[in-house]
Amino acid sequence: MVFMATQNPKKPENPTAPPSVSNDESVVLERRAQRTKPPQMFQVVLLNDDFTPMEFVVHVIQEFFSKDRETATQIMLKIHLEGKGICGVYSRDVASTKVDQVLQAARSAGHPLQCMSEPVE
Ligand code: TYC
Repeated sequence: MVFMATQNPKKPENPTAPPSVSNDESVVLERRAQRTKPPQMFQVVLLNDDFTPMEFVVHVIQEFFSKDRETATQIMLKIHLEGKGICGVYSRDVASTKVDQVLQAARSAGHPLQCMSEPVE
């Protein structure tokens, strides 16, 4: 005989019990509410200026953000036309390191290129 369900299945509630050992020694792991939220991520942004050569910006995007030449050129042109552009999204520390690397490379080459990181909403 076939029985049809008359209600939609209910979502199981989150029990809070720790793992328990039953009589036959098997360990029972029960579902718990997830407490950790994913970490805040940061986007690294380059800003346009009138002096940094396009070729240098393309090089920086390839070098520090692991983009191929075509992608790097597209990002550079977007920054050039729109004023700013996202080069990558990283954890807080990695984003901060990328900013430092870009600024160091720009200063060493004598260019005023600006780079910053900001939290992703
Ligand atoms: N606007 C620059 C130029 O015309 C090129 C440029 C692009 C500079 C992107 C900075 O983040 C930048 N030479």
